[in-house]
Amino acid sequence: MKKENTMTTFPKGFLWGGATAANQLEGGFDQAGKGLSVADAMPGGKQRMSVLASNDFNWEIDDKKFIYPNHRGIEHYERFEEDIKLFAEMGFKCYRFSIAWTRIFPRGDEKTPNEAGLAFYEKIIDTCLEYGIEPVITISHYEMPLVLAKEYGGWKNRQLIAFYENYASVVLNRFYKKVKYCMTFNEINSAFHFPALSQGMVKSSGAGDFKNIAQAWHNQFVASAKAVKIGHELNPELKIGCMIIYATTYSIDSDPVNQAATMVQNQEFNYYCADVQVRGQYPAYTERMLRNHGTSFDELDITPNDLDLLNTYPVDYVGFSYYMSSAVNVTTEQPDEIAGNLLGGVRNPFLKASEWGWQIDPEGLRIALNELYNRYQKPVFVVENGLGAKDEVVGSMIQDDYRINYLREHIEAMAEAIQDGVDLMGYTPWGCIDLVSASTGEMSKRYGFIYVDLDDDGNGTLDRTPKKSFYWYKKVIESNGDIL
Ligand code: BGP
Repeated sequence: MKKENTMTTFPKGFLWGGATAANQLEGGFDQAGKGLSVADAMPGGKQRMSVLASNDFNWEIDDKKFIYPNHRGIEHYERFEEDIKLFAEMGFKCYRFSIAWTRIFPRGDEKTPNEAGLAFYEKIIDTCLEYGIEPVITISHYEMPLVLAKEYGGWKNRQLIAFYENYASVVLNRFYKKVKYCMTFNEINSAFHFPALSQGMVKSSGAGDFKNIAQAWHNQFVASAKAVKIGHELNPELKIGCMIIYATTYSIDSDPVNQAATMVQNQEFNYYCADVQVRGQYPAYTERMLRNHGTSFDELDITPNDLDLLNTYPVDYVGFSYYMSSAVNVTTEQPDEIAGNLLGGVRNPFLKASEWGWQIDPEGLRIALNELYNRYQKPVFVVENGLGAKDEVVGSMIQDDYRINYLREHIEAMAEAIQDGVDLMGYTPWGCIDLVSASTGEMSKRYGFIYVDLDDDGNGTLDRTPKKSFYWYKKVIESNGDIL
């Protein structure tokens, strides 16, 4: 689907950039007063995915022991200036990164923040601003303090609302004059399948029980609304978004039974969290969804004041990650299953998949953008997208045409959606510099425009080298999406 017409589609001021998360690139996991996060307690490498899938492990971690590669990341903690300079060379208009909660509140339940942590992020923000790059902050990206998971039982505990409120308030008060965009929780709906990273809940703290997941979500929704309140009181122009995983979901065929199952999966996985965060109220299908999973709205601890907060402080925009689409088939006994970004599904015969089995579907991004924009009528922001691949170093430059093709097709799909009338704010492809993979805990699943010389066992010079996609993306940004 090569774009024929070269008319400018992307609006002036479109936020081209890239995205990362603290726990996946910073390293310095115990530096300058930082506490341990749930991500620090995750095993690196092969065990990571099975641990995530089972939710069955304990949070014990020997804090003297270095786990490769996640405790080291790519040493961005020391090298952020060099990295941001490279982003500036590509012409980034914005850079999405997360603040590690544990650099600011090492345990999570303190009243007073750790100044060294705030100072670190201030340097990152200032460096971005020097290059004319808008910082886009994820307040919480799979890296809540381990103490809140272990001692408080994770997000199902209402006390976390106040801890998050204090944390968000400290961050927003410190940075609201320099930052225009943030989002409250990364991929909040991922807890549907994997509550460990996003809600700090493992089996022993009740992750297997959907009532706990729903309660944890509710507490997060209230915490998110409080962050919106704080942010807007500081600056009504500050844009605070939600952030969900969106996987466009098709029925495998036109059988109404599969269509209905697809509708339900969409409600439960793609929309539930955003419906509350964007519309400010629980959707009509809430009770049925909770009953499907063995609980009910009455069983949750929800106060009238909570519902007021949700209603008064909805988010300003809809941020989402989009990597793949999924299909539903409930009429076949053993449909052919596929893997995916924390959500699997059924194989779609029309699509190819990445090496990790994620089904590549640019057309699905156009659909996602239309669905989200028309459902909520609020600006949308693609804050993650990209192809995880094993890059082969041959000669002096990595020839990652496969990545360029993936991104080009997704940008074309965004252009189509804009022509459909969608108000799209920006595009921040995931892992703009190679970093540690969230699901595999490995370095070798790479997304970056910039290659980082580091392998899964911690060997390598950590040198940064632009890939072919680096120069390609630079042109895309320069031409505001006209040259793909
Ligand atoms: C998203 C997360 C990111 C990132 C990305 C890629 O779910 O928000 O943190 O890791 O997935 O996933 P992976 O590294 O597992 O390929």
